[in-house]
Amino acid sequence: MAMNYEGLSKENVLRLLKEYLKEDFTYSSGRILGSMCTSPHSFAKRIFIKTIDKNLGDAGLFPGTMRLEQEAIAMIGSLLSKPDASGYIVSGGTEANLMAMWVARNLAKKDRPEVIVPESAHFSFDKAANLLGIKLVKIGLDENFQVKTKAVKEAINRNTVAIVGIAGSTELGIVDPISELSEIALNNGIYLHVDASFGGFVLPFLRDLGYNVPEFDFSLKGVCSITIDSHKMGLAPIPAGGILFRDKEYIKSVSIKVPYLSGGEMTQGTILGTRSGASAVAVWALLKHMGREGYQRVVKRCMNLTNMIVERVKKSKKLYLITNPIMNIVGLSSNSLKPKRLADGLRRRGWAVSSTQTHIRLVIMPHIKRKHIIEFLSDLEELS
Ligand code: 0PR
Repeated sequence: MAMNYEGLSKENVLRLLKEYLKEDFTYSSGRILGSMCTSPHSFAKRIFIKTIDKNLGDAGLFPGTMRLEQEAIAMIGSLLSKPDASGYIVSGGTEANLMAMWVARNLAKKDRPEVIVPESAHFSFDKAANLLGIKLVKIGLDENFQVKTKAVKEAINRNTVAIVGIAGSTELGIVDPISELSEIALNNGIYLHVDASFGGFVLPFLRDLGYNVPEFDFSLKGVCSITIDSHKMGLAPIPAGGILFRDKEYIKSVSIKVPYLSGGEMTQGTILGTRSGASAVAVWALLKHMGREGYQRVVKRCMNLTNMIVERVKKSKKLYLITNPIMNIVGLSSNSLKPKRLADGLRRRGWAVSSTQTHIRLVIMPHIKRKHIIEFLSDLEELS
């Protein structure tokens, strides 16, 4: 489509826009049941719009915004047992994982760098490996869908620059045995990155609520960096991911001095140059506004709804759980229908779920209400 010479009126543009956007699913319909994103908190949306012109790529012009980013990182750090962690609010889990792999590769300075990841790792590690010239060594999972730590140990060689553990896997919300990985990493002097992209804003609150949550964060001495995304269970507007490092020295391995900026000389440790200050400010505002207690309530609601699904599936003769959910991610399958067929059937009834080779995945995000679950379960039973 060619660009028009004369501009259209705002009304005309809005009318056209409405046509396109009505094709989209909406969170408020409750029909998005397989996404890790959700409708952002209304307060965060307001703050985001208010600060949309802030550019952390020239932080010297926006020292207040920079301070807010640092405070946001400190608050997230305190959730992860390290209030003095360093890091950035980035565009999402993909960028955060890429940054961690970049840092680990540069710190280790190996000719043929290798990174050991669980088979359950998100595809962002494949992208990172490809971009950074790293060989990914994928390790199988045990019967609990956790990485086999013995195999991790055996896969270490002189080219290994990092080990990755997942705290909330994409397909099932599984947490790897991070404390064992931490021991292995310490014993071999290898960098350990934890991908808590989804679980980071769930696990600390589950622990507060009395769930038995294994250690997965900086309390384990081997953990060097953590991915934790505000645009998932943190309720922030997209884009808002987080990358936190144990030691700010690590960031120097990827930093570049930029002398000419109008805000004055600065050192950039991020992949992006110009980057959203609004994301960082919205994350800061939400953390302040929600408090630990606010997030606990959100997680509790999501878990209650998750349990409604679990109870129903356990009673069903046709459906079964892949594993007992640890967080608000459910993997389930049917005895009679392949996951893809089941997902397609649900789609025809207006439900958007994800499907893998072995199961359909439901993510019970904060936009899901009890009435949606009731409707969904009835459609699911009919179909399976
Ligand atoms: N690490 C883990 C464990 C993830 O699950 C994801 C995203 C990432 C990293 C990458 O994060 P970004 O997507 O923020 O870069 N996993 C979701 C998934 O694949 C992403 C997603 C979100 C997919 C919303 C669909 C959707 O509607 O399921």
